[in-house]
Amino acid sequence: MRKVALIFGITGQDGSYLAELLLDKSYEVHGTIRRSSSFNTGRIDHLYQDPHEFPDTRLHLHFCDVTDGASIRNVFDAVNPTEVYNLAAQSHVRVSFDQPEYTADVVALGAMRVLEALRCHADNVRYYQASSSEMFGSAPPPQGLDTPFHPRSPYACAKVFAFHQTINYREAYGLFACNGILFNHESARRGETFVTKKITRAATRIQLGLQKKLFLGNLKAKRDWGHARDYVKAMWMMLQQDEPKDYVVATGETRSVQDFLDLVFAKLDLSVPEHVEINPRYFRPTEVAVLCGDPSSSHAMGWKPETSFEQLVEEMVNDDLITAENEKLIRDRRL
Ligand code: NAP
Ligand code: F7E
Repeated sequence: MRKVALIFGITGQDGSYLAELLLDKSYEVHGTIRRSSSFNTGRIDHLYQDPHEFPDTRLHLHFCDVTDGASIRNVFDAVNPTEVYNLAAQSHVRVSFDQPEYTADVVALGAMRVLEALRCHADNVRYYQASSSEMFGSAPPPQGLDTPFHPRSPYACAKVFAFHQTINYREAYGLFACNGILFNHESARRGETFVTKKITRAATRIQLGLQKKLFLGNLKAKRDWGHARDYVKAMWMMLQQDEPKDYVVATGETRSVQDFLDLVFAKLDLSVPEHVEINPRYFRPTEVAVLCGDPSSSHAMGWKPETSFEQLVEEMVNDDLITAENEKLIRDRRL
């Protein structure tokens, strides 16, 4: 059977882990990248082989933007995929308050453009929509498939739109389309402005004398944090089931930003009061106080997280220590 995957958003945290997983499973993998004046392929450089040198490479990249319907249709025509993963997003919740229209264009309409291209330009394709626990917003925990949404940001509202479009395309046209409602998942590849990476990056730099202070927002918020490597397995599993359905992917445990901060600083023997300050700049106009998922739907298909919270933190700290050491070496050589 042909196994050809198309990943919108392959250059992101999840896209890079998913590409690794699918290449490992002998898929031909196609990913979309955006034109940028600086390189934006750092997370997949270790997977990419220049087709001039390696004509048998199974990873192919295509320029495409989900705000541009023609570019989506062109990729479908060129690739003829069997599985499509829509991970493309302006995924930063705080930024979505600054750029609400753009966020809606990418996250909400972008998903609909991909679904419409899939309906018109492809046959027998399975579709994964990257839905988010942010859709639950202020709904009390534990949040599961039956919990009503109460989105609290332009990003979350846009994800709710995409969630319902995915179900409507499934019901209206019989598409094999699934929503994965994923709770927060992190890794050493997490974008540097998300709170976990911001903390591990700053703490390791503080330890090596590269910076003195870390400025944060709301430390009371609680999140259900898992590892991205585990969560992309759930994405793939959803598309291997007999029937298209929606799933919640979470650990079922929740911790505050303060807990994460304390653990990282304790590991590095650093004092939180000495180095951490609150800057209201990082508060959100509306906050999501507590997320804690009910993962029974994904357990039922055989998925379980493999990485513990402590292992996740350990991996992120160790990776950032190496980055900070390299940064220090370069700085010392310049002096
Ligand atoms: P990420 O690191 O921010 O990656 C987002 C990807 O989307 C990147 O490849 C980015 O390209 C691409 N992208 C952004 N705007 C685009 C556009 N206009 N057209 C095409 N591609 C575009 O996000 P992630 O953490 O991997 O998350 C993957 C998906 O899951 C996202 O949809 C996110 O909203 C959703 N999600 C994430 C979490 C989480 O905790 N990580 C939880 C639930 C849901 P560039 O590299 O060029 O910016
Ligand atoms: O914030 C608080 C902040 O930006 C987590 C995205 O992947 O997961 C992510 O969204 C919490 C919030 O992630 C800072 O107020 C405190 O309560 O790391 P975050 P997020 O907003 O939960 C969901 C599931 C997604 O779908 C999204 O795409 O941490 N916080 N101080 C801070 N957050 C940031 N970024 N920076 C701070 O200084």
